[in-house]
Amino acid sequence: MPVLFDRLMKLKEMFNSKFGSIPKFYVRAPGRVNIIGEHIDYCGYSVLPMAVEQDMLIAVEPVETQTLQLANTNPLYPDFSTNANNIQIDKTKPLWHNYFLCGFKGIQEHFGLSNLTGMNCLVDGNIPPSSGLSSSSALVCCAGLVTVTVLGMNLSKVELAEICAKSERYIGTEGGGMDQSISFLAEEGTAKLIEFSPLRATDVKLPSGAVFVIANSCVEMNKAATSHFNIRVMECRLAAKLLAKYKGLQWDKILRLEEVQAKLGVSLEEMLGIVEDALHPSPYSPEEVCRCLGISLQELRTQVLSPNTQNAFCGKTTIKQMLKCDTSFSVLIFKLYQRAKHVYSEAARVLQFKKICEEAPDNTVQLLGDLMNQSHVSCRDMYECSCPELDQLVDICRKFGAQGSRLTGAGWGGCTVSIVPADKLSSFLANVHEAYYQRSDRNLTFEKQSLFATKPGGGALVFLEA
Ligand code: ADP
Ligand code: NG1
Repeated sequence: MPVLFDRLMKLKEMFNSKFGSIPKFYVRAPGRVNIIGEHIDYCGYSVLPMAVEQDMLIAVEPVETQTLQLANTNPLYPDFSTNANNIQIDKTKPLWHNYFLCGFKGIQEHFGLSNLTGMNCLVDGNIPPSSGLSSSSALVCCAGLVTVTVLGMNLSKVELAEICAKSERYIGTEGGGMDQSISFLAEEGTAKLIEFSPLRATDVKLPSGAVFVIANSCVEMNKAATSHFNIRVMECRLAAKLLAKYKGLQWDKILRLEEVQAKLGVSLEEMLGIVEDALHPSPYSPEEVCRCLGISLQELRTQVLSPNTQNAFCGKTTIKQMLKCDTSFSVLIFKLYQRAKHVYSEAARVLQFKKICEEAPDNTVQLLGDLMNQSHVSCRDMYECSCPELDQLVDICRKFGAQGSRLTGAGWGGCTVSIVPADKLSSFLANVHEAYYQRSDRNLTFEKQSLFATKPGGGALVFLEA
Protein backbone atom coordinates (compact mmCIF):
# COMPACT_ATOMS: atom_id res chain seq x y z
CA MET A 1 0.00 0.00 0.00
CA PRO A 2 2.74 2.61 0.73
CA VAL A 3 3.99 2.11 -2.85
CA LEU A 4 0.49 2.70 -4.20
CA PHE A 5 0.09 5.75 -1.96
CA ASP A 6 3.37 7.22 -3.27
CA ARG A 7 2.28 6.63 -6.86
CA LEU A 8 -1.07 8.31 -6.19
CA MET A 9 0.66 11.35 -4.66
CA LYS A 10 2.97 11.66 -7.67
CA LEU A 11 0.03 11.26 -10.00
CA LYS A 12 -1.84 14.03 -8.18
CA GLU A 13 1.15 16.37 -8.47
CA MET A 14 1.67 15.62 -12.15
CA PHE A 15 -2.04 16.00 -12.84
CA ASN A 16 -1.93 19.42 -11.23
CA SER A 17 1.01 20.58 -13.34
CA LYS A 18 -0.57 19.12 -16.52
CA PHE A 19 -4.19 20.26 -16.13
CA GLY A 20 -3.88 22.96 -13.44
CA SER A 21 -6.36 21.23 -11.11
CA ILE A 22 -6.70 18.39 -8.60
CA PRO A 23 -8.15 15.01 -9.68
CA LYS A 24 -11.64 14.22 -8.36
CA PHE A 25 -10.98 10.49 -8.16
CA TYR A 26 -8.57 7.68 -9.13
CA VAL A 27 -9.18 4.25 -10.62
CA ARG A 28 -6.92 1.22 -10.54
CA ALA A 29 -7.19 -1.98 -12.60
CA PRO A 30 -4.64 -4.80 -12.27
CA GLY A 31 -2.83 -6.90 -14.86
CA ARG A 32 -2.89 -10.65 -14.49
CA VAL A 33 -0.88 -13.79 -14.83
CA ASN A 34 -2.62 -16.80 -16.31
CA ILE A 35 -1.48 -19.83 -14.33
CA ILE A 36 -2.97 -22.35 -16.75
CA GLY A 37 -5.52 -22.38 -19.60
CA GLU A 38 -3.94 -20.65 -22.59
CA HIS A 39 -5.80 -19.68 -25.75
CA ILE A 40 -8.96 -21.41 -24.65
CA ASP A 41 -11.09 -18.53 -23.30
CA TYR A 42 -12.18 -17.54 -26.83
CA CYS A 43 -13.10 -21.20 -27.42
CA GLY A 44 -15.52 -21.01 -24.47
CA TYR A 45 -13.36 -22.85 -21.89
CA SER A 46 -12.51 -21.97 -18.29
CA VAL A 47 -9.14 -20.47 -17.41
CA LEU A 48 -7.21 -20.06 -14.16
CA PRO A 49 -5.56 -16.64 -13.72
CA MET A 50 -4.77 -14.40 -10.75
CA ALA A 51 -4.37 -10.63 -10.64
CA VAL A 52 -0.83 -9.29 -10.20
CA GLU A 53 0.23 -6.30 -8.13
CA GLN A 54 1.20 -4.30 -11.26
CA ASP A 55 -1.63 -2.15 -12.51
CA MET A 56 -2.98 0.77 -14.46
CA LEU A 57 -3.86 3.88 -12.42
CA ILE A 58 -5.86 6.80 -13.79
CA ALA A 59 -6.40 10.18 -12.13
CA VAL A 60 -9.63 11.80 -13.33
CA GLU A 61 -11.41 15.13 -13.38
CA PRO A 62 -14.76 15.49 -15.19
CA VAL A 63 -15.00 18.77 -17.19
CA GLU A 64 -17.90 20.89 -18.52
CA THR A 65 -16.82 20.73 -22.18
CA GLN A 66 -17.12 17.72 -24.50
CA THR A 67 -13.33 17.27 -24.70
CA LEU A 68 -11.73 14.05 -23.55
CA GLN A 69 -8.05 14.78 -22.76
CA LEU A 70 -5.65 11.93 -22.11
CA ALA A 71 -2.11 12.21 -20.81
CA ASN A 72 0.38 9.62 -19.59
CA THR A 73 3.16 9.69 -17.00
CA ASN A 74 5.32 7.75 -19.48
CA PRO A 75 6.64 10.04 -22.24
CA LEU A 76 6.52 7.07 -24.65
CA TYR A 77 2.75 7.57 -24.74
CA PRO A 78 1.90 11.02 -26.19
CA ASP A 79 -1.00 13.26 -25.13
CA PHE A 80 -4.28 12.82 -26.99
CA SER A 81 -7.57 14.64 -27.07
CA THR A 82 -10.87 14.09 -28.87
CA ASN A 83 -14.55 14.92 -28.73
CA ALA A 84 -16.20 12.57 -26.22
CA ASN A 85 -19.17 12.11 -28.56
CA ASN A 86 -17.19 11.23 -31.66
CA ILE A 87 -14.98 8.33 -30.66
CA GLN A 88 -12.99 6.82 -33.54
CA ILE A 89 -10.84 3.76 -32.91
CA ASP A 90 -8.27 3.07 -35.60
CA LYS A 91 -7.81 -0.71 -35.84
CA THR A 92 -4.84 -0.35 -38.14
CA LYS A 93 -2.76 1.47 -35.47
CA PRO A 94 -3.00 0.15 -31.92
CA LEU A 95 -1.86 3.45 -30.35
CA TRP A 96 -2.14 3.59 -26.56
CA HIS A 97 -5.05 6.00 -26.41
CA ASN A 98 -7.15 3.61 -28.53
CA TYR A 99 -7.21 1.13 -25.62
CA PHE A 100 -8.62 3.87 -23.38
CA LEU A 101 -11.18 4.71 -26.06
CA CYS A 102 -12.28 1.04 -26.19
CA GLY A 103 -13.28 1.14 -22.51
CA PHE A 104 -14.86 4.57 -22.87
CA LYS A 105 -16.86 3.64 -25.97
CA GLY A 106 -17.99 0.32 -24.47
CA ILE A 107 -19.69 2.10 -21.56
CA GLN A 108 -21.04 4.89 -23.77
CA GLU A 109 -22.66 2.31 -26.06
CA HIS A 110 -23.94 0.17 -23.20
CA PHE A 111 -26.00 3.09 -21.90
CA GLY A 112 -26.77 4.42 -25.40
CA LEU A 113 -25.43 7.88 -24.51
CA SER A 114 -24.68 10.49 -27.18
CA ASN A 115 -24.25 13.70 -25.19
CA LEU A 116 -21.36 13.02 -22.84
CA THR A 117 -19.29 15.67 -21.14
CA GLY A 118 -15.53 15.31 -21.31
CA MET A 119 -12.83 14.65 -18.73
CA ASN A 120 -9.14 15.09 -18.08
CA CYS A 121 -7.27 11.86 -17.36
CA LEU A 122 -3.69 11.10 -16.43
CA VAL A 123 -2.66 7.44 -16.84
CA ASP A 124 0.17 5.70 -15.00
CA GLY A 125 0.88 2.03 -15.71
CA ASN A 126 3.57 -0.34 -14.43
CA ILE A 127 2.57 -3.57 -16.18
CA PRO A 128 5.28 -4.52 -18.71
CA PRO A 129 3.57 -3.88 -22.07
CA SER A 130 3.06 -6.59 -24.71
CA SER A 131 4.37 -9.24 -22.32
CA GLY A 132 1.36 -11.41 -21.68
CA LEU A 133 0.42 -9.75 -18.36
CA SER A 134 -2.55 -7.90 -19.86
CA SER A 135 -1.43 -4.29 -19.81
CA SER A 136 -3.89 -3.57 -22.62
CA SER A 137 -6.92 -5.01 -20.83
CA ALA A 138 -5.97 -3.30 -17.57
CA LEU A 139 -6.08 -0.01 -19.50
CA VAL A 140 -9.41 -0.86 -21.16
CA CYS A 141 -10.95 -1.92 -17.81
CA CYS A 142 -9.57 1.12 -16.00
CA ALA A 143 -11.04 3.39 -18.70
CA GLY A 144 -14.39 1.58 -18.48
CA LEU A 145 -14.53 2.02 -14.70
CA VAL A 146 -13.47 5.69 -15.04
CA THR A 147 -16.34 6.29 -17.48
CA VAL A 148 -19.00 4.56 -15.33
CA THR A 149 -17.80 6.56 -12.31
CA VAL A 150 -17.94 9.89 -14.16
CA LEU A 151 -21.46 9.04 -15.35
CA GLY A 152 -22.52 8.10 -11.82
CA MET A 153 -23.94 4.82 -13.16
CA ASN A 154 -23.93 1.44 -11.45
CA LEU A 155 -22.80 -1.78 -13.03
CA SER A 156 -21.84 -5.09 -11.42
CA LYS A 157 -18.27 -6.36 -11.79
CA VAL A 158 -19.54 -9.09 -14.10
CA GLU A 159 -21.31 -6.52 -16.32
CA LEU A 160 -18.20 -4.34 -16.40
CA ALA A 161 -16.02 -7.32 -17.34
CA GLU A 162 -18.39 -8.37 -20.12
CA ILE A 163 -18.65 -4.85 -21.55
CA CYS A 164 -14.86 -4.36 -21.49
CA ALA A 165 -14.18 -7.79 -23.03
CA LYS A 166 -16.48 -6.90 -25.90
CA SER A 167 -15.20 -3.37 -26.33
CA GLU A 168 -11.49 -4.31 -26.34
CA ARG A 169 -12.27 -6.04 -29.64
CA TYR A 170 -12.61 -2.56 -31.21
CA ILE A 171 -8.81 -2.57 -31.26
CA GLY A 172 -8.96 -5.49 -33.68
CA THR A 173 -8.19 -8.60 -31.61
CA GLU A 174 -10.80 -11.28 -30.92
CA GLY A 175 -9.85 -12.02 -27.28
CA GLY A 176 -12.00 -14.23 -25.10
CA GLY A 177 -12.60 -12.26 -21.89
CA MET A 178 -10.19 -13.79 -19.38
CA ASP A 179 -8.19 -10.60 -18.85
CA GLN A 180 -11.08 -8.22 -18.28
CA SER A 181 -12.84 -10.78 -16.04
CA ILE A 182 -9.91 -11.23 -13.69
CA SER A 183 -9.16 -7.50 -13.67
CA PHE A 184 -12.63 -6.87 -12.21
CA LEU A 185 -13.35 -10.12 -10.33
CA ALA A 186 -9.94 -10.74 -8.70
CA GLU A 187 -9.70 -10.93 -4.92
CA GLU A 188 -6.56 -10.72 -2.87
CA GLY A 189 -5.17 -14.06 -1.74
CA THR A 190 -6.89 -16.32 -4.25
CA ALA A 191 -6.52 -17.34 -7.87
CA LYS A 192 -9.80 -17.72 -9.76
CA LEU A 193 -11.35 -20.25 -12.07
CA ILE A 194 -13.06 -18.05 -14.65
CA GLU A 195 -15.96 -19.70 -16.45
CA PHE A 196 -17.85 -18.17 -19.37
CA SER A 197 -21.47 -18.12 -20.56
CA PRO A 198 -22.48 -17.19 -17.93
CA LEU A 199 -19.38 -15.45 -16.62
CA ARG A 200 -18.42 -16.41 -13.07
CA ALA A 201 -15.31 -16.63 -10.93
CA THR A 202 -14.64 -19.30 -8.28
CA ASP A 203 -11.80 -19.17 -5.74
CA VAL A 204 -8.90 -21.56 -6.28
CA LYS A 205 -6.65 -21.85 -3.25
CA LEU A 206 -3.04 -22.17 -4.39
CA PRO A 207 -0.72 -24.47 -2.39
CA SER A 208 1.05 -22.74 0.49
CA GLY A 209 4.35 -24.56 -0.09
CA ALA A 210 4.90 -23.02 -3.51
CA VAL A 211 5.49 -19.60 -5.02
CA PHE A 212 4.52 -18.48 -8.52
CA VAL A 213 7.33 -16.63 -10.27
CA ILE A 214 6.98 -14.49 -13.39
CA ALA A 215 9.97 -14.13 -15.73
CA ASN A 216 9.91 -11.84 -18.74
CA SER A 217 11.62 -13.13 -21.88
CA CYS A 218 12.07 -9.45 -22.83
CA VAL A 219 10.60 -10.17 -26.27
CA GLU A 220 7.59 -7.90 -26.83
CA MET A 221 4.64 -9.00 -28.95
CA ASN A 222 1.78 -6.61 -29.59
CA LYS A 223 -1.31 -8.66 -30.40
CA ALA A 224 -3.14 -5.91 -32.25
CA ALA A 225 -0.15 -5.07 -34.46
CA THR A 226 0.30 -8.65 -35.74
CA SER A 227 -2.06 -11.30 -37.08
CA HIS A 228 -0.82 -14.34 -35.07
CA PHE A 229 -3.55 -14.05 -32.48
CA ASN A 230 -6.50 -13.62 -34.81
CA ILE A 231 -5.29 -16.41 -37.08
CA ARG A 232 -5.44 -18.80 -34.10
CA VAL A 233 -8.97 -17.59 -33.26
CA MET A 234 -9.94 -18.21 -36.87
CA GLU A 235 -8.36 -21.71 -36.91
CA CYS A 236 -10.28 -22.66 -33.76
CA ARG A 237 -13.51 -21.43 -35.29
CA LEU A 238 -12.91 -23.43 -38.47
CA ALA A 239 -11.96 -26.52 -36.46
CA ALA A 240 -15.23 -26.20 -34.50
CA LYS A 241 -17.23 -26.00 -37.73
CA LEU A 242 -15.49 -28.98 -39.35
CA LEU A 243 -15.94 -31.10 -36.21
CA ALA A 244 -19.60 -30.09 -35.99
CA LYS A 245 -20.19 -30.95 -39.67
CA TYR A 246 -18.44 -34.32 -39.22
CA LYS A 247 -20.77 -35.14 -36.32
CA GLY A 248 -23.89 -34.05 -38.22
CA LEU A 249 -24.53 -30.91 -36.13
CA GLN A 250 -25.82 -27.64 -37.59
CA TRP A 251 -22.29 -26.33 -38.15
CA ASP A 252 -23.08 -22.87 -39.52
CA LYS A 253 -24.29 -21.60 -36.12
CA ILE A 254 -21.27 -22.97 -34.24
CA LEU A 255 -18.43 -20.58 -33.40
CA ARG A 256 -16.49 -22.19 -30.54
CA LEU A 257 -14.93 -25.58 -29.85
CA GLU A 258 -16.77 -25.75 -26.52
CA GLU A 259 -20.13 -25.59 -28.30
CA VAL A 260 -19.30 -28.78 -30.20
CA GLN A 261 -18.56 -30.61 -26.96
CA ALA A 262 -21.70 -29.23 -25.28
CA LYS A 263 -23.94 -30.18 -28.23
CA LEU A 264 -22.49 -33.70 -28.37
CA GLY A 265 -22.67 -34.08 -24.58
CA VAL A 266 -19.31 -35.86 -24.41
CA SER A 267 -16.20 -35.48 -22.22
CA LEU A 268 -13.04 -33.56 -23.16
CA GLU A 269 -11.22 -36.89 -23.51
CA GLU A 270 -13.89 -38.08 -25.95
CA MET A 271 -13.53 -34.82 -27.89
CA LEU A 272 -9.82 -35.59 -28.31
CA GLY A 273 -10.81 -38.92 -29.89
CA ILE A 274 -13.30 -37.16 -32.18
CA VAL A 275 -10.54 -34.78 -33.33
CA GLU A 276 -8.42 -37.85 -34.25
CA ASP A 277 -11.25 -39.27 -36.35
CA ALA A 278 -12.48 -36.06 -37.96
CA LEU A 279 -9.37 -33.99 -38.68
CA HIS A 280 -6.00 -34.78 -40.24
CA PRO A 281 -2.63 -33.54 -38.90
CA SER A 282 -1.49 -32.10 -42.25
CA PRO A 283 -2.56 -28.48 -42.70
CA TYR A 284 -5.81 -27.52 -44.46
CA SER A 285 -5.86 -25.06 -47.35
CA PRO A 286 -8.78 -22.58 -47.55
CA GLU A 287 -10.01 -24.58 -50.56
CA GLU A 288 -10.09 -27.82 -48.54
CA VAL A 289 -11.96 -26.11 -45.70
CA CYS A 290 -14.51 -24.87 -48.27
CA ARG A 291 -14.85 -28.35 -49.76
CA CYS A 292 -15.41 -29.90 -46.31
CA LEU A 293 -18.08 -27.33 -45.47
CA GLY A 294 -19.59 -27.15 -48.95
CA ILE A 295 -19.14 -23.38 -49.29
CA SER A 296 -17.29 -21.01 -51.63
CA LEU A 297 -14.13 -19.07 -50.75
CA GLN A 298 -16.18 -15.90 -50.76
CA GLU A 299 -18.67 -17.42 -48.30
CA LEU A 300 -15.78 -18.50 -46.10
CA ARG A 301 -14.45 -14.96 -46.01
CA THR A 302 -17.71 -13.11 -45.62
CA GLN A 303 -19.95 -15.46 -43.67
CA VAL A 304 -17.70 -17.65 -41.58
CA LEU A 305 -15.02 -15.22 -40.44
CA SER A 306 -15.71 -12.17 -38.27
CA PRO A 307 -14.44 -8.71 -39.35
CA ASN A 308 -11.47 -9.01 -36.98
CA THR A 309 -10.47 -12.47 -38.17
CA GLN A 310 -10.92 -11.45 -41.79
CA ASN A 311 -8.24 -8.81 -41.19
CA ALA A 312 -5.83 -11.56 -40.30
CA PHE A 313 -5.69 -12.56 -43.95
CA CYS A 314 -3.66 -9.61 -45.11
CA GLY A 315 -4.15 -6.65 -42.83
CA LYS A 316 -6.87 -5.25 -45.08
CA THR A 317 -9.63 -3.53 -43.24
CA THR A 318 -12.60 -4.10 -45.53
CA ILE A 319 -13.98 -7.18 -47.20
CA LYS A 320 -13.71 -5.41 -50.54
CA GLN A 321 -9.98 -4.87 -50.04
CA MET A 322 -9.61 -8.41 -48.80
CA LEU A 323 -11.27 -9.96 -51.79
CA LYS A 324 -8.52 -8.41 -53.87
CA CYS A 325 -5.99 -10.09 -51.62
CA ASP A 326 -5.97 -13.53 -53.18
CA THR A 327 -2.26 -14.12 -52.77
CA SER A 328 -2.30 -13.81 -48.98
CA PHE A 329 -5.48 -15.83 -48.85
CA SER A 330 -4.18 -18.76 -50.83
CA VAL A 331 -0.88 -19.00 -48.96
CA LEU A 332 -2.73 -19.32 -45.66
CA ILE A 333 -2.88 -22.77 -44.16
CA PHE A 334 -4.93 -23.86 -41.18
CA LYS A 335 -3.57 -26.38 -38.65
CA LEU A 336 -6.99 -27.40 -37.42
CA TYR A 337 -6.04 -30.77 -35.90
CA GLN A 338 -3.20 -29.30 -33.83
CA ARG A 339 -5.22 -26.29 -32.61
CA ALA A 340 -8.21 -28.42 -31.58
CA LYS A 341 -5.94 -30.92 -29.82
CA HIS A 342 -4.36 -28.10 -27.82
CA VAL A 343 -7.68 -26.55 -26.86
CA TYR A 344 -9.40 -29.72 -25.64
CA SER A 345 -6.31 -30.98 -23.77
CA GLU A 346 -5.62 -27.56 -22.20
CA ALA A 347 -9.25 -27.27 -21.08
CA ALA A 348 -8.86 -30.64 -19.34
CA ARG A 349 -5.60 -29.52 -17.67
CA VAL A 350 -7.35 -26.48 -16.16
CA LEU A 351 -9.95 -28.71 -14.50
CA GLN A 352 -7.27 -31.11 -13.25
CA PHE A 353 -5.27 -28.19 -11.84
CA LYS A 354 -8.27 -26.92 -9.89
CA LYS A 355 -9.07 -30.42 -8.60
CA ILE A 356 -5.50 -30.94 -7.37
CA CYS A 357 -5.58 -27.56 -5.57
CA GLU A 358 -8.83 -28.60 -3.86
CA GLU A 359 -7.70 -32.10 -2.89
CA ALA A 360 -4.17 -30.99 -1.94
CA PRO A 361 -2.41 -34.38 -1.98
CA ASP A 362 1.15 -34.64 -0.57
CA ASN A 363 2.74 -34.16 -3.98
CA THR A 364 0.49 -31.21 -4.98
CA VAL A 365 3.33 -28.96 -6.18
CA GLN A 366 4.80 -31.66 -8.39
CA LEU A 367 1.41 -32.54 -9.90
CA LEU A 368 0.63 -28.89 -10.64
CA GLY A 369 4.11 -28.43 -12.09
CA ASP A 370 3.59 -31.43 -14.40
CA LEU A 371 0.37 -29.89 -15.74
CA MET A 372 2.12 -26.55 -16.33
CA ASN A 373 4.94 -28.31 -18.20
CA GLN A 374 2.43 -30.19 -20.36
CA SER A 375 0.67 -26.92 -21.06
CA HIS A 376 3.89 -25.34 -22.31
CA VAL A 377 4.67 -28.28 -24.59
CA SER A 378 1.18 -28.09 -26.06
CA CYS A 379 1.45 -24.29 -26.56
CA ARG A 380 4.84 -24.75 -28.19
CA ASP A 381 4.18 -27.76 -30.42
CA MET A 382 0.44 -27.82 -31.10
CA TYR A 383 -0.55 -24.17 -30.81
CA GLU A 384 2.80 -22.76 -31.98
CA CYS A 385 2.54 -19.67 -29.81
CA SER A 386 5.95 -19.88 -28.13
CA CYS A 387 9.29 -18.52 -29.37
CA PRO A 388 12.96 -19.58 -28.86
CA GLU A 389 13.50 -17.13 -25.97
CA LEU A 390 10.42 -18.39 -24.10
CA ASP A 391 11.48 -22.01 -24.61
CA GLN A 392 14.95 -21.20 -23.35
CA LEU A 393 13.58 -19.36 -20.32
CA VAL A 394 11.22 -22.22 -19.45
CA ASP A 395 14.17 -24.66 -19.64
CA ILE A 396 16.29 -22.41 -17.41
CA CYS A 397 13.48 -22.09 -14.86
CA ARG A 398 13.03 -25.87 -14.71
CA LYS A 399 16.77 -26.42 -14.46
CA PHE A 400 17.02 -24.14 -11.42
CA GLY A 401 14.22 -25.62 -9.35
CA ALA A 402 10.82 -24.83 -10.87
CA GLN A 403 8.53 -27.86 -10.67
CA GLY A 404 6.73 -26.50 -13.71
CA SER A 405 7.17 -23.59 -16.08
CA ARG A 406 5.19 -22.33 -19.04
CA LEU A 407 4.56 -19.31 -21.21
CA THR A 408 1.71 -17.17 -19.95
CA GLY A 409 -0.71 -14.99 -21.93
CA ALA A 410 -0.86 -14.90 -25.69
CA GLY A 411 2.81 -15.89 -26.16
CA TRP A 412 5.13 -15.36 -29.16
CA GLY A 413 7.16 -13.43 -26.56
CA GLY A 414 6.31 -12.03 -23.13
CA CYS A 415 6.48 -13.84 -19.81
CA THR A 416 6.71 -17.29 -18.32
CA VAL A 417 5.12 -18.40 -15.05
CA SER A 418 6.80 -21.03 -12.91
CA ILE A 419 5.78 -22.92 -9.79
CA VAL A 420 8.73 -22.96 -7.38
CA PRO A 421 8.89 -24.71 -3.98
CA ALA A 422 8.98 -21.89 -1.39
CA ASP A 423 12.26 -23.09 0.16
CA LYS A 424 14.04 -22.87 -3.22
CA LEU A 425 12.86 -19.38 -4.12
CA SER A 426 15.98 -17.33 -3.38
CA SER A 427 18.43 -19.67 -5.13
CA PHE A 428 15.96 -19.97 -8.05
CA LEU A 429 15.81 -16.19 -8.50
CA ALA A 430 19.58 -15.79 -8.30
CA ASN A 431 20.31 -18.60 -10.75
CA VAL A 432 17.67 -17.63 -13.31
CA HIS A 433 18.86 -14.05 -13.13
CA GLU A 434 22.39 -15.11 -13.89
CA ALA A 435 21.45 -17.59 -16.61
CA TYR A 436 18.97 -15.43 -18.54
CA TYR A 437 19.24 -11.75 -17.62
CA GLN A 438 22.94 -11.08 -17.46
CA ARG A 439 23.21 -10.95 -21.24
CA SER A 440 23.73 -7.45 -22.55
CA ASP A 441 21.34 -7.89 -25.47
CA ARG A 442 18.25 -8.40 -23.30
CA ASN A 443 15.94 -5.41 -23.40
CA LEU A 444 15.59 -4.70 -19.71
CA THR A 445 13.42 -1.57 -19.82
CA PHE A 446 11.34 -3.07 -17.06
CA GLU A 447 14.37 -4.60 -15.39
CA LYS A 448 13.03 -4.60 -11.87
CA GLN A 449 9.96 -6.39 -13.10
CA SER A 450 11.65 -8.98 -15.28
CA LEU A 451 11.85 -11.67 -12.62
CA PHE A 452 9.66 -11.61 -9.55
CA ALA A 453 7.52 -13.75 -7.27
CA THR A 454 3.84 -12.85 -7.34
CA LYS A 455 0.79 -13.41 -5.14
CA PRO A 456 -2.90 -13.19 -6.03
CA GLY A 457 -3.85 -9.50 -5.91
CA GLY A 458 -7.17 -7.63 -5.70
CA GLY A 459 -9.40 -6.39 -8.54
CA ALA A 460 -10.25 -2.99 -10.02
CA LEU A 461 -11.44 -0.22 -7.70
CA VAL A 462 -12.14 3.50 -7.38
CA PHE A 463 -10.39 5.76 -4.81
CA LEU A 464 -11.90 9.09 -3.97
CA GLU A 465 -8.81 10.73 -2.46
CA ALA A 466 -5.03 10.43 -2.62
P1 ADP B 1 -0.51 -7.10 -23.22
O1 ADP B 1 -0.20 -8.56 -23.30
O2 ADP B 1 0.35 -6.41 -22.22
O3 ADP B 1 -1.97 -6.83 -23.03
P2 ADP B 1 -0.78 -5.90 -25.87
O4 ADP B 1 0.24 -5.94 -26.96
O5 ADP B 1 -2.10 -6.48 -26.13
O6 ADP B 1 -0.07 -6.53 -24.63
O7 ADP B 1 -1.00 -4.37 -25.45
C1 ADP B 1 0.08 -3.52 -25.16
C2 ADP B 1 -0.34 -2.09 -25.46
O8 ADP B 1 -1.10 -1.55 -24.35
C3 ADP B 1 0.84 -1.13 -25.61
O9 ADP B 1 1.38 -1.17 -26.91
C4 ADP B 1 0.20 0.20 -25.30
O10 ADP B 1 -0.49 0.71 -26.42
C5 ADP B 1 -0.84 -0.17 -24.22
N1 ADP B 1 -0.22 0.09 -22.90
C6 ADP B 1 0.44 -0.78 -22.10
N2 ADP B 1 0.92 -0.15 -20.99
C7 ADP B 1 0.55 1.15 -21.10
C8 ADP B 1 0.73 2.33 -20.30
N3 ADP B 1 1.42 2.29 -19.16
N4 ADP B 1 0.19 3.47 -20.73
C9 ADP B 1 -0.48 3.52 -21.90
N5 ADP B 1 -0.68 2.47 -22.69
C10 ADP B 1 -0.18 1.30 -22.32
P1 NG1 C 1 -2.67 -11.27 -23.46
O1 NG1 C 1 -2.08 -11.00 -24.77
O2 NG1 C 1 -1.81 -12.08 -22.63
O3 NG1 C 1 -3.14 -10.05 -22.75
C1 NG1 C 1 -4.58 -12.68 -24.81
C2 NG1 C 1 -6.10 -12.47 -24.78
C3 NG1 C 1 -6.77 -13.41 -23.78
C4 NG1 C 1 -6.34 -14.86 -23.99
C5 NG1 C 1 -4.81 -14.93 -24.02
C6 NG1 C 1 -4.29 -16.32 -24.34
C7 NG1 C 1 -7.00 -10.22 -25.20
C8 NG1 C 1 -7.33 -8.91 -24.62
N1 NG1 C 1 -6.42 -11.12 -24.39
O4 NG1 C 1 -4.01 -12.20 -23.62
O5 NG1 C 1 -8.19 -13.28 -23.89
O6 NG1 C 1 -6.91 -15.39 -25.16
O7 NG1 C 1 -4.25 -14.05 -25.00
O8 NG1 C 1 -4.70 -17.24 -23.38
O9 NG1 C 1 -7.24 -10.46 -26.37
